[in-house]
Amino acid sequence: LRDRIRFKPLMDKITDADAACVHIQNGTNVFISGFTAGYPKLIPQALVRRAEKGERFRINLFAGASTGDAVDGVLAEAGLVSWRRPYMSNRTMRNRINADEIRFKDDHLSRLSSQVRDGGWGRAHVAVVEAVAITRKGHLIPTMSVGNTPTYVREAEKIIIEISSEPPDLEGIHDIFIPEDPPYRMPIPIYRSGDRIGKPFIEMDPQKVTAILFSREEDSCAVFTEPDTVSRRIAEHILDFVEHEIKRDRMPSFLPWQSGVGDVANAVLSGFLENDFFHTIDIYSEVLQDAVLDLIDMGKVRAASGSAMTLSHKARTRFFNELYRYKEKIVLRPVEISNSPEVVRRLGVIAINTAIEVDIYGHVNSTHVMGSHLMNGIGGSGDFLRNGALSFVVTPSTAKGGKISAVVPMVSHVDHNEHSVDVIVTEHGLVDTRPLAPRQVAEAVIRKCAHPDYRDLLWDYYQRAVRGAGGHEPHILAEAFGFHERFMATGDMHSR
Ligand code: 0RQ
Repeated sequence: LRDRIRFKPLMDKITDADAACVHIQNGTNVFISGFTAGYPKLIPQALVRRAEKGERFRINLFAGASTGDAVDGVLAEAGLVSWRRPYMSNRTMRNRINADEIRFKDDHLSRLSSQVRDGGWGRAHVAVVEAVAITRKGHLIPTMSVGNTPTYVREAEKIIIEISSEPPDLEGIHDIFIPEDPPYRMPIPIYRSGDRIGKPFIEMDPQKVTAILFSREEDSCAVFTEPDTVSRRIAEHILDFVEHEIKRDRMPSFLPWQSGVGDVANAVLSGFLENDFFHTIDIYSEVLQDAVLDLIDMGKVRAASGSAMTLSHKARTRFFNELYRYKEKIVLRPVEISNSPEVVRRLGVIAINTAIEVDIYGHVNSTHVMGSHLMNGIGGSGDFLRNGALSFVVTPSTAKGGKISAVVPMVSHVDHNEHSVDVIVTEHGLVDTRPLAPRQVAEAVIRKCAHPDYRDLLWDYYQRAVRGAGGHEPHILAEAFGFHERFMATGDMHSR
């Protein structure tokens, strides 16, 4: 891997992880690359080794979004994290956050880089970044994600680089552009999903590099299950609806698509595979999953833009084998660009994001189970939902084997409100809230989206709220969380 360091003065920075991690001490702010993929793997393990030898220290860990078990999992397990920002999805880390052993602040992903440049996250002591190569001028070629890495590298006082054995041919897939900050902010000149506006590398001051490591460790791969009936039904509802809107001339046929993380999101994009109406689509999203490769293979993608690629093991092999072909279609950008409200609004993105629960008036909880317990974080869902031309919120109508209704009288935590949400979808149906007043939304959501087992309960609540409290969005405050309370008392939202 030595030939990946094309800037020869950096050769003498080659070292091992144990030596490199002396730059990380108790209280160090560590800014890492990584956005579902592309995170450093060696330094976290070295930190854990230090802890195992009895050293007591804790770091503040800032990433692009979620990382693999090799970062969030091992560091949380070893009790080495004091602060974590932003989005994460690791079970151990989640438990520690919910136990208040790790402080976590949930941020809209599009906003982070500029906050770091403002100094809002404190000093950027050390950046630890994964790269496939260092260019002859001393710049970085990232791996499978961009995230906040351009800003972390720019702001960091010290930089540790893990050179990955992933194919150097990734060079050219990235488009790195750091916008100006207020009050000098100029438009971000993206007018089509595939536009390239920056450079294929991350600019770096080589003087700040304190260590370079070689890594043969891979990202942990996503596991996608074949779309189940519920996901398929949700995907069908969405595609039918958009097709209908286009045929009625209520929206143009070429708006780009964003689809969130997870199986449902993957299923929605897979739905295009069997669909004859949509011949070619643009994707302007945050994370590109397996379905994007399938669509490219079918010749259905004009351009796919994102900040990271999260692929299953099989898809990863296919991607690397034919990188030259996929590179023509895929652009990986900093998350402040992939999720930029300005660009999402300009392009008129059709946004699809998954919720934990929705309420009868269309407010959405994406992050906290039973109001209190963090699941993953808001991620980019707010960036896309609030700014998309058409915003879908999708969820299976029930969770935990039917014991939880995902349609509730009032959400137990609010991430997105009724003003940002256009269409609510479950496997049972879809409600376009745009032409409806709140009481009409409630009636339609109960009738079309709620699981049949919960419709009577929801209807009873709503009717009593209308008769009792009245008003624009009737609620019985003493009972608004009755579904949640019942679940917590009995393990089931059904009433007995
Ligand atoms: O719990 O893991 O214990 O089984 O939540 O739910 O059904 O596996 O669905 O993986 O798609 O995740 C909203 C969390 C859905 C995710 C959420 C429980 C359920 C299960 C996971 P278990 P599923 P998914 C950015 C896109 C916010 C960020 C975002 C998410 C676990 O999509 O984090 O949108 N979204 N980013 O049992 C209690 C409920 C529940 C519930 C589900 N009502 N009550 N538990 N669960 N509903 C934009 C991009 O462009 C990428």
